[in-house]
Amino acid sequence: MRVTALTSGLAKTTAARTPRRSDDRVIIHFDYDCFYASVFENANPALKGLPLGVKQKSILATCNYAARARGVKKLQLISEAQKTCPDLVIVNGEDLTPFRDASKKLWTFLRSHSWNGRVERLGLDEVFLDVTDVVAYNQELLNRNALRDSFFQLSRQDPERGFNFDASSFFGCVQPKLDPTSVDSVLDNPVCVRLLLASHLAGYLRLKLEEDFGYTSSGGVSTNKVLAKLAGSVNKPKNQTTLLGLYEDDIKNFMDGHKLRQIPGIGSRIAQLIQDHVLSTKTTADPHDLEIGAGVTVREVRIHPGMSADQLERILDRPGAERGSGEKVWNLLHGVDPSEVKEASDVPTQISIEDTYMSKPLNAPAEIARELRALATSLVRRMRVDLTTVDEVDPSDPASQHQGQPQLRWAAYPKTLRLSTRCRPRLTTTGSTPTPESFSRNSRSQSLPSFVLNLKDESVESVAERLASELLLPLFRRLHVERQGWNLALINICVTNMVMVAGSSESANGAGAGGGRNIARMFRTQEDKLREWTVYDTAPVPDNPTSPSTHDIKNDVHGEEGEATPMEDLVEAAETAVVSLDSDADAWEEEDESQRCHICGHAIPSFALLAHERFHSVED
Ligand code: DGT
Ligand code: MG
Repeated sequence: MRVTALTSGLAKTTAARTPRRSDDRVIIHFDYDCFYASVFENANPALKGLPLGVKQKSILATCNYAARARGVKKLQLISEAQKTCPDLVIVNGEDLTPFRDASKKLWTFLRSHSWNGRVERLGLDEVFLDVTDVVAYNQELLNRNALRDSFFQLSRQDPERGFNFDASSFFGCVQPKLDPTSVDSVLDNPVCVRLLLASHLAGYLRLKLEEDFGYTSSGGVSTNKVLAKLAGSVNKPKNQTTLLGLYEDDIKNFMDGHKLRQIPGIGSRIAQLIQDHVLSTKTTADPHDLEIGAGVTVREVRIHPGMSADQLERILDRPGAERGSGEKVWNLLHGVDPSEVKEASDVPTQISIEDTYMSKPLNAPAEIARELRALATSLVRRMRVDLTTVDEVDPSDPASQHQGQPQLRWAAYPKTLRLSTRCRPRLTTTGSTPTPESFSRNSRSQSLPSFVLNLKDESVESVAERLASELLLPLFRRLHVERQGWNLALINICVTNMVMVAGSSESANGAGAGGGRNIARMFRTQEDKLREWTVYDTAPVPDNPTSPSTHDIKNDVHGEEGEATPMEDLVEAAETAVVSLDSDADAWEEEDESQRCHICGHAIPSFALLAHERFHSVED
């Protein structure tokens, strides 16, 4: 075998077709193991070791590995899971607050190890870390004569902050498996040395996540996001994989082994269009390939006659399709992904809370009023957590001393409030196929009044009450002029258009001591880099004794109308899982699109399609 420089990634003969991969960066991907289940286990260690499932509606959002060993699966119907494992312990995971809080805590820890601030969350339980600079620094420090006694420096300023490691081998697994005689080739290859160093950093951080916070995770190390994420899936749980491109075909072979649908950034709609093309133009039909759901592999697409970036562009050319999709997909098939790990921010660009009512659409004014109040309570509570900061007491500032104790204040505030609703499509039957009549989302915005920002005299509940009655209800009436019968399947309230606030001591005295340090930290992240944190909320509202939880509200409202169907539960539970969507994610954006189910005609978000398809198979 011939060793090549990783940076080329090319065979000369296929240079015209094969995209060029850049291996300048070093990326680590973390995926916490059975995340929701781990949150419950950490809160109640007696659950550890028992088969545990986390329920949302009538499905298991996830289950721990003890349950998986007994045959229980993620997204399984609870009734099925209980048949498979009668002593399965089931806990209710419809309140997302504990998962959100754990996610933020772990992300904050990982972020504290970044030098360049490139730390990106994907959903609640995945994090990308761009460690290019940390690793480059440690590469300089490496002593080839004492590899076994290496020290990884975690801080430029403090040479003692770090950990000892053995640089003569990788931490965790390596893909493809490394022939012991190749170790020297690794050390001669700068890209591989960087990946080796990153494998030790990933191992150290994963160990800290486990020892200090109680969360095991799976890790992937490579030179871009798509490769790091796929590498992380190779050895799960509680393990990690470093993906090397030591030999010319390593990355190609790695990618080839995946189904098209497994590649992050290639959503189900794109995969379906490509698969349809490949199968319809196959010269030697193999009936096995044509099995519904078998799914084509990356290799089958890559070597398909005439396949290229241009060909993919033509295949994907549909109304509304993004230009350049062909090239993007062609790149991904070759493990090429230039998308950056986004910079972390303390402040979201918007906060959005929503709930869905797929099984029992809302129709009566009283239902709407209660839902708006419940959502407003969640929103105000979320704003007070995510958009505020505590001013330190500045000993040199008499005003600050005079107040005596740390003051909560807004680090940023939103200027705009938006209400969006979606009505459930009415199915009409054309022949034997039901087709939805309409499925649109309507929105109205207005400026946010100042009483919402009153931290001193107003409780969360009183602000939420006013927000619901003085703003949201009038907005709702503008959106829906009919008096009732809206068949509402979704309500979303969102605050956006953030304005950053300078600190009190800083705005009064100029940059300086005390609160100024907080503000300086806050301003390191520019407004244009802020991320959207969307929270799909089914959280109870425990602080208001007179108001039932949002989940309870749904039960109250729907109680008389009969049970939800399994499909509605599956779709709704899958939708509930989507937290923290990143609106401007480039390579990953396809995951967030809605698609129509070709069996029943419902518009289903991509992430929910798996659960939805399961419903149809259960029905069959
Ligand atoms: P893993 O990574 O295979 O060890 O297991 P998890 O449970 O960490 O699964 P993952 O990483 O796919 O998703 C993280 C959490 O997000 C998971 O604990 C439950 C939730 N989740 C993921 N997909 C869905 C879904 O389709 N529906 C619902 N309701 N929740 C989901
Ligand atoms: Mg996970």
